[in-house]
Amino acid sequence: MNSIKPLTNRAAWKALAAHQKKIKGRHLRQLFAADPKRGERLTVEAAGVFLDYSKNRVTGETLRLLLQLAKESGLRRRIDAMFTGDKINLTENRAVLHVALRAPKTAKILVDGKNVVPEVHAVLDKMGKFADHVRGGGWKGHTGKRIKNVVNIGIGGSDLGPVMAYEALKHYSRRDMTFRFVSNVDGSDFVEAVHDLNPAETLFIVSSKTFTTLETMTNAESARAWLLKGLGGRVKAVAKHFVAVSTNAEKVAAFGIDTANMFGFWDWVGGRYSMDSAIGLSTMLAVGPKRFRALLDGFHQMDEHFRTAPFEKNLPVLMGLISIWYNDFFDAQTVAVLPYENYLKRFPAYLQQLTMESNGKHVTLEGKRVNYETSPIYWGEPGTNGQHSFYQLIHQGTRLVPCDFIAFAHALTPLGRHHDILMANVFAQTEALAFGKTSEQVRAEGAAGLLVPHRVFEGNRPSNTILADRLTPEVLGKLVALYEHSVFTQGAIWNINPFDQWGVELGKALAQRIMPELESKATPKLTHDSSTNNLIRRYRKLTRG
Ligand code: G6Q
Repeated sequence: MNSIKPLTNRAAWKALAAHQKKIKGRHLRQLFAADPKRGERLTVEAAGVFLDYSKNRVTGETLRLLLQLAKESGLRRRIDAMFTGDKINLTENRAVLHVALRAPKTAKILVDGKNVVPEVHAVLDKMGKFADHVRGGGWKGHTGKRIKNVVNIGIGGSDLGPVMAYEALKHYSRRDMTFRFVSNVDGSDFVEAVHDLNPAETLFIVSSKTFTTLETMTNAESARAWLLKGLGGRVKAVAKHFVAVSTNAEKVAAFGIDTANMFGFWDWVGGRYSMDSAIGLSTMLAVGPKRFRALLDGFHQMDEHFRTAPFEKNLPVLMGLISIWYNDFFDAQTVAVLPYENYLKRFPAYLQQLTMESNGKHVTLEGKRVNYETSPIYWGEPGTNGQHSFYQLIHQGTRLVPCDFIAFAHALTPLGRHHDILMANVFAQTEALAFGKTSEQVRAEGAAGLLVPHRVFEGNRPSNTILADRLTPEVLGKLVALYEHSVFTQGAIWNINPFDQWGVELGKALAQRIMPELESKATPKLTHDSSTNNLIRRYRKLTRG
């Protein structure tokens, strides 16, 4: 099935390793001085998203070799396999078709010989009707009041996308409705989310692909108890205040939710790739069906770009390759994602799951231990806030931290000079990181002696700048798809499976074993290691006496 050579044996990989030794000492100052048009040349635009990758430590030769690596790694074949519905999630024997969630009605994508696009649109239509009904006040709670509050209960992929999208698109959301998100099994999450809500006006969306996830089911049970208590214990009330997003109709019915109010999706949608499936119901309730469709359209435009553009002009491919360059040849361990748009404050958290749950893998598709690094750690905060905290390390620390700056030409909420000031900071940061400040410059500014080295900025810190017009639903879709496909590109080159997540299983299983040990009346016989045994005993002593 997989005829490509192991990664480190591929010619381009070897050539890149040799090439890195040659150019690692080269400074961005030199690269820019040698090519006055570099800042215009090393840019690419697709679907209204502009990427400036000129401030990266790459030469024409680096790019040529990275593109060759993509070719030798069979990236084109892998892209085609995903888009045509092949079961590329080998360890779960599933197709990977989040791209079908945003395909137009006329598209045809087959899974096991069946076109999945009509089902996708049927669910979208059903979501649209429901959202209009709730937003229009036609859907009433048990006591006849209209719904003013929507609480999404879900975790991981069933939470991070909805939260991020709600925050990102808050500008477009219904301000006379309240949206909350409960994920953590820590009871304070639920208690705080509902403390000021009236149950008679509250709708819970229980979002869970499996409908068995411990955290979500625990929170859903508490939500039901809270609702029934608030509405005088009338069990019938559940039907008016709970809907479900799931693939598991049986479990949904067992919980007491009418399956007529269940919004489905499919096993070929991975949790972290599901914000544009019915998992996005809270997003649709917040911004309305039309804007949700615009979001999907944005995703689709970037999908089409990724699927069809030549690699040298392909945004996700270029971003994925550049990330591999630092991760595997410069030993960079992280990537900072720095949105200069406050509405994107949850975007880095969303990307943490997308990138690290996807590509945090230690074996190849053939099950062999990799002998190279896989996913870097993605992290970040919105600018300019980060500039007054951790940017110090990026500018003057000892680690190489490639950065993605994300910015928009227009503010959604223009206010005096704010946006120009914000944007001046984006451009200033990428400039400062790349070019720094030499000791000569520091001295010329009047510093002397011991102060000089402290005030030197070495520069040569790489960054991408992603620039779009403004943060619309459509642009958000493009941005998320850009990172989804960049992650795909990286996974394809590392020859790993970005679509499973076995790494989260062990902790879950151990928690199931420990729970009765914490809750049992009788002193349990503990057979863990001495640390875990001692912690359990201590907890029992503190809570059970
Ligand atoms: C995502 C993961 C994981 C998943 C959650 C919630 O890719 O699979 O984050 O989304 O564990 O699962 P359920 O939706 O089944 O509750």
